[in-house]
Amino acid sequence: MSSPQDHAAHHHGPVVHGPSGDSSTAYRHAYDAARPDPGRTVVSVDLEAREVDWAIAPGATFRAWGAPGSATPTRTVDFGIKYSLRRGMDFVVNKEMHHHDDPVKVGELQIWDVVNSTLMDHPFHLHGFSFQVLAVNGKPPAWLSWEDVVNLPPKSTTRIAWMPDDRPGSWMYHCHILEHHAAGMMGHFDVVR
Ligand SMILES: [Cu+2]
Repeated sequence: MSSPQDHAAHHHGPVVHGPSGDSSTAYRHAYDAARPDPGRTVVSVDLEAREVDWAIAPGATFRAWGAPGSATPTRTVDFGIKYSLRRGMDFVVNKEMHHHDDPVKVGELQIWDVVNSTLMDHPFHLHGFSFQVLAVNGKPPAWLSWEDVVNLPPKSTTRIAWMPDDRPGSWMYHCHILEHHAAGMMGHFDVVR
């Protein structure tokens, strides 16, 4: 039986998880599938500095989202732990196991501050959408890249940007340490039109 928290029970989209023989091909297909509608092929944000055109896949050019300077986060996602008399330790997001997060709207740029309040690492994984890391503890990364996992170092804030394209439904993010995920360190949210 699968519970609603089960990884496999969730709409996972075309993004592949682990390295496999044809993972780069699968990724390219996923990026192609996630391309915005014509007329929205370039996503630009009011950001200072680095605006570079960045080829993701042959024939597809996106503009990278650039430095974190003037970006305003649209939400904070806080990975933490809570002590529980019954279970010992709960792994929580915004103080809640299996957090129900607010919906996001198709076509509305998401800038999330993903906080790790704990003293251990948590690899943050977003299902079905790729994001760029804008900053870790306020510092821009050395390069921009599309990711679906980023490690959150202990006591850190990682600012990411991503665009919900037109795939409404129920999606999730979670810690990719499966014991943490199973112990509640995940969030559900809807993508709505
Ligand atoms: Cu974790």
